[in-house]
Amino acid sequence: MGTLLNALRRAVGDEHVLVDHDLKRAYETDWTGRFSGTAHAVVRPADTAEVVAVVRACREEGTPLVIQGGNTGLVGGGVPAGGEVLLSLTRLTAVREVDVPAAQVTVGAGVTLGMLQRHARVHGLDVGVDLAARDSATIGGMVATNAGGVRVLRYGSMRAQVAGAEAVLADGSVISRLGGLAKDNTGYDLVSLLCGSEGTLGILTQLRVRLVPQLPAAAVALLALSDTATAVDLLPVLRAGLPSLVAAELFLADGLALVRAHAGLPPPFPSAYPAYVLLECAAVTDPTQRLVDVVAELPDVLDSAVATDAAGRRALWAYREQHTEAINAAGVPVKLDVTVPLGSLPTLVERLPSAVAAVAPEVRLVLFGHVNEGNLHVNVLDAATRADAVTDVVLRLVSELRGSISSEHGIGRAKVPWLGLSRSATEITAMQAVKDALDPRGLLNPGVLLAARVTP
Ligand code: 2HG
Ligand code: ZN
Repeated sequence: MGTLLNALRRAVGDEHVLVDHDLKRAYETDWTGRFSGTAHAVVRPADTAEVVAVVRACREEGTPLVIQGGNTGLVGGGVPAGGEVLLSLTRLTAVREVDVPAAQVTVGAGVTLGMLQRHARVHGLDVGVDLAARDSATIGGMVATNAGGVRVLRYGSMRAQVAGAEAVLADGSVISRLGGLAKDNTGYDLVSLLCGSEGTLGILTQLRVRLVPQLPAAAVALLALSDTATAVDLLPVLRAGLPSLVAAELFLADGLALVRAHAGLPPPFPSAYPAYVLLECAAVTDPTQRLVDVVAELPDVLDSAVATDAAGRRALWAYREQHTEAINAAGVPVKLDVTVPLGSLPTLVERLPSAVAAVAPEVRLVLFGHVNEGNLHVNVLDAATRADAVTDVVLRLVSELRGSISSEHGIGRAKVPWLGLSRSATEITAMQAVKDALDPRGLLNPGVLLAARVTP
């Protein structure tokens, strides 16, 4: 192992090979505190050539790698199982000039979403994906996990924002498709395959990101409703009446109470209600009047608030965006991120409490999500000792409703045993064949997404 450490030090410089327990610790545990493992070393390369040298050194010794971006993942995909070299990509922060005519930009995998947003906005452009962890989540990690976020309704998930990528493969060779051609119909879309592959097929080092026009005028509304079914019923009216709609987010009474207690926020309305939907409209010209008019005509809205100035918009968004932080402050949650067909979302919300209570009566359930995609974030507090039973009952219910066991967070280590609920045996065999072709020795993120192969 001393040979490996020496080779890694030669590859990236002594100060970027961390072996000290205290220095490694921040990388070895995920953001939620639920997943952790000991890395042989944490290695912090600065560019693609250094990533190649690290991969070659690990391959030589047969030591697997765990790939990590901003460590904001929620399914344990970026933390070690034990003994791997942890490759942190946060130093790959090169940012190229924005290609304004093409509305694209090439950036290093370690650039955070917040950095990219600021870089694009100088040119009146923006990133189609946005999420609460914007100041820590890296573009490489977001592509590797095909992150979703709060604007999927308008722009799609991260995969839709990717015009090209550079990646280091398990044998140390490099795929580079950063030309950003708008049309390129030349066979297998390897870049798209890497999106959402969770570091199991290659290490993304640079990304060519599609940008969207920045929409400077925004308005936000918060609606109080009697239930999730009303939220779903309103969607067609909202989409038709508000072409400027970019976000439609759902949260419930107990989540709001938790957020308010954690962040010390005032109530949004004089009374409490069972369900809330937050809408954001963004456009070139002020969408406020249109939003106010549409909201006034909506049936079954029990109360509403509209904010136009930046401070007011932030205040309404805080009720939704602070959910993750408030939940984590209350304990280490079992986090499940699921999608069901929209028509089944109310059934899921209705059936979850009793389904979970049947296996873990004492737990606290916090539900919120991206209502337009039927995407519910199921957070279960005080469930640490019953994590597998809770996961099993929730994911089986989702599967029964013909949903997906991962909407946007990925499979990671957390959901590997349940992959068969969303993918057929034939699909999993095909996925394993792709993995074996690109990474025959199982060096990249073993045990993430697909079960680790036991080497004979
Ligand atoms: C969000 O939508 C993120 O805020 C995190 O996907 C969800 O904390 C969660 O469960
Ligand atoms: Zn989400």
